Amino acid sequence: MQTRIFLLLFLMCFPYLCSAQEIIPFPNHYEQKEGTLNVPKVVTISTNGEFSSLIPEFVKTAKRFSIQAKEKGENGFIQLIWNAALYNPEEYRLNISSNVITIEAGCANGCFYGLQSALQLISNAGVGGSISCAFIQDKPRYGWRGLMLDESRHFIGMKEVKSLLDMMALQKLNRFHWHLTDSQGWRIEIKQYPLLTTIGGIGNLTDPNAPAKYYTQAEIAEIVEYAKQRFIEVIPEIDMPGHATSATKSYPEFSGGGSERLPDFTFNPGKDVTYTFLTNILKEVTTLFPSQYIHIGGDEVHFGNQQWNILPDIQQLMKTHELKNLVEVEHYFLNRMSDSIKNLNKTVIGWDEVVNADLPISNTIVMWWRHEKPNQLEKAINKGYQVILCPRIPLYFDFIQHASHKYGRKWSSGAYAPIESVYEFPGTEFTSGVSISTPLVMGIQADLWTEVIHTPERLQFMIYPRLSALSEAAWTDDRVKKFENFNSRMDRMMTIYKNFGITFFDYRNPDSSPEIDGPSKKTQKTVE
Ligand code: TNX
Repeated sequence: MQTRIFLLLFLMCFPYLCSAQEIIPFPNHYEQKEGTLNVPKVVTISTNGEFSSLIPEFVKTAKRFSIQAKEKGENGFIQLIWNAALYNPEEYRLNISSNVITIEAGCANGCFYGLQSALQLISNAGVGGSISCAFIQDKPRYGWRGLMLDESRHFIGMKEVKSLLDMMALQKLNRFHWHLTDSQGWRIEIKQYPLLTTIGGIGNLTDPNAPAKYYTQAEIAEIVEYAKQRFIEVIPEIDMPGHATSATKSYPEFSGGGSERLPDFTFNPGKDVTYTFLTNILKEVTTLFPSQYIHIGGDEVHFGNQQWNILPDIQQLMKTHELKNLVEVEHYFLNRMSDSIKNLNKTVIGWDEVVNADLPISNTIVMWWRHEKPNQLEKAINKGYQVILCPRIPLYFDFIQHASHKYGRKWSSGAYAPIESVYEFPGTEFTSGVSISTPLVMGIQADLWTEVIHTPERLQFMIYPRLSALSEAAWTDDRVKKFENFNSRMDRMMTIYKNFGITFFDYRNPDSSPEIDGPSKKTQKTVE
């Protein structure tokens, strides 16, 4: 008891000293300086003009961290300064002296990131606490720092998506890839084809009869705007030609059938009207998402295209275009859709299967997901495609993060995705044939599939704290990255999680951090 009182008195006499070393993701250049800066009761913020639009959002966000912030005409506690010399749009300089924090950037993105660093420091120190003086010059390792969320298998909803975007922004992640359609549910309103949501939105992986759940176009616009204010680009995915059951049950005339296990899994590549239907859908999608990119999936078509062998339209297509097998049919389909997307002035993103379809290099980006097929990545890079790395191991967050966990996925070898391996990604080599530093790698992304995730709480448990490790893997250069150091900074980040009411896996105390049950009691395994 006595020691506790002493400790308390000690803490009261020496308020917490916070160092810039506590930022996640860790800054790429950091110099400790003499002296400290005290955090005032009201954090004032000023700008010489250029960045004034960032201030209202900062004031609001600060409030969520229990920090009272206020705009001030000049000489704020935080001063935002435009500096044209910082030409990487995401770069910033942050200087902490004994009476002021200055943030310099050449672009709003960089200034925003400087503010996220400042926010972490101020909230970690707390009012009355102090921050040690330092100089930071920071910019990301990768331009693409992404997270994908599948809302088809289980619909999660706007509130959780916004909270996810908040946590992404705080940790400088900048791409939200939204998997809005798959066999279990179509989640985006398309005005021209209302049945996609009224019928296709019904059900989820746990309950095929669950009432329709989807985002209206107004809700999509709200999320896109919310993300934009946080410098996050939202990339929609409309999966084709497979993973399409929710659409083909709404409009059976476009179904290319399926297999016994996966009926009506595909669109019909043998009918012209299918291309019109899908292009019309994508037209509406492009009006909602300002992103340059549209993701069209293209994965796992062989899971359910067996009926292509017997459908007359497809047999005819094969004859007319001299397509020798179903893989060539698939490639024909992808090329045709890629043309449509080019006409919409957008760039295609596809899963790594699309590498074999020889889509135009200049208008296609490949997401490498099959970690067991490094040659597919090698092939993509050797052909000259830009790539985003999201290999299942270790970047699929539906895979478990601790050996004791039962409800997530595991690879057939038993491999899973603990926080350490997320943090260490991409390491020093993907495959002997590809240099880790090729400029064709745009960045990295974690993917959250939701077959084994059905509630916001479970979603959070699977995302956190791996999201923090992802952010540092994507932002911080190998030369400054160290897991032990990250580990100690995670104390503060976990306090932020707690203050935000986020459920997370306390990887350092697994016994006191029980797994949140998945939708099904049986352990999920991926077999291919
Ligand atoms: C593979 S990744 C899929 C998804 C599943 C995921 C589960 C990809 C392109 N396809 O449809 O949800 O595995 O881990």
